Amino acid sequence: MASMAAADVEAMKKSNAAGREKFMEVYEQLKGELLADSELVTFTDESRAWVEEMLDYTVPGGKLNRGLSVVDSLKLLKKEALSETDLFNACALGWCIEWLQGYFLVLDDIMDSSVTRRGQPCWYRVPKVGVIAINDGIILRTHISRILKTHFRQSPIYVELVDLFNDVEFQTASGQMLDLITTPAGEVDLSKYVLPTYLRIVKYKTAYYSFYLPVACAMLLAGETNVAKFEAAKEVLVQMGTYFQVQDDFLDCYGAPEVIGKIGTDIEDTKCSWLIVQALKRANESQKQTLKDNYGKKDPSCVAVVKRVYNELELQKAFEDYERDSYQTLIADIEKQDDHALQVVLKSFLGKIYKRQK
Ligand code: DMA
Ligand code: MG
Ligand code: MG
Ligand code: MG
Repeated sequence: MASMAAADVEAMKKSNAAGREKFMEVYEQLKGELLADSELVTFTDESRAWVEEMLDYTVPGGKLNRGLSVVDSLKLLKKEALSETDLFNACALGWCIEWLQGYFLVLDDIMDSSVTRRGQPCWYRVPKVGVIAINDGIILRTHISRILKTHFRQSPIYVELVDLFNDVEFQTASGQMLDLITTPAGEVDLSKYVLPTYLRIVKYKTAYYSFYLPVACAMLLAGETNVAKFEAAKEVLVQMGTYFQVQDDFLDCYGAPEVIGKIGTDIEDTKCSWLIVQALKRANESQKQTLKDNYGKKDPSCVAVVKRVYNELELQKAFEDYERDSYQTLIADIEKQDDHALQVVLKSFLGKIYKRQK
């Protein structure tokens, strides 16, 4: 990247902005279709207004990395300019992933007692919403099937797509379960917080839906049918997803809320976070006792004590080392892939998240 001419950088920015604009147009279209659904049209204006407000609040406000990467990946895999239909299909599947993410986040914020998301109160914290957010999460989930049916019912890849989304939803919900049952309310058993447990949680709760799913969608759109290629891509993408969740855990403690759009809650929630796993690995007996006494407490002074121990153990430095090593390992693994186009897809995905601040 360092060698790119200023004009190339400008051209790339312009094309990214155009891509984002097109992507947002497709959001408006999909939303319009859902609101004009033959079932929903018999409902009241008030109910349609609720769905519209809920969608605008919970679906398009993120970084859109996952959704946009379906489009970017398809462009790279096709090696030719995309037809209008290809572009639309990639955007529609990209939005299905953003819908899936919106659905999981609405429920995740309730379960994690989070306060803000994407720079605004979590949906369940909006006064008129509260526990209705649970059903709104389910509504978001059902929209995915409806979008797939409207736009892919006649396509030869329909069954593959439905299967893929079902599998990934199962994996993600299972990961959320692992995340939640590792930290039952009121119990602090730090002996469970070891790396293999951590790696299993994050592979399931984050890596499949955030990394494998967008690339698998693009591969299906590009007409790929070779199962071995999906498996090879999955292996690298799950590693990349793990690295991404380590960043998320790091930013939960060390990120600026105004930049990441959310206030961290992992220490209060007794989460099996990368930071606590690393802290316990490095701590002496007295530091371990301090962590045990203060981890998982809502009290801000306890949270501050945990952060002080993290600093004593130089976890920021540990993270920087991890980040550099992961990047190098990932690049090496990507270069082992047989398919050159897939290498470019994977490198471009990695480039988007390396050293991210949000
Ligand atoms: C989130 O993990 C995983 C899913 C499936 C939403 P998290 O609770 O660490 O995410 P966040 O930090 O965004 O709340
Ligand atoms: Mg959360
Ligand atoms: Mg969570
Ligand atoms: Mg987090």
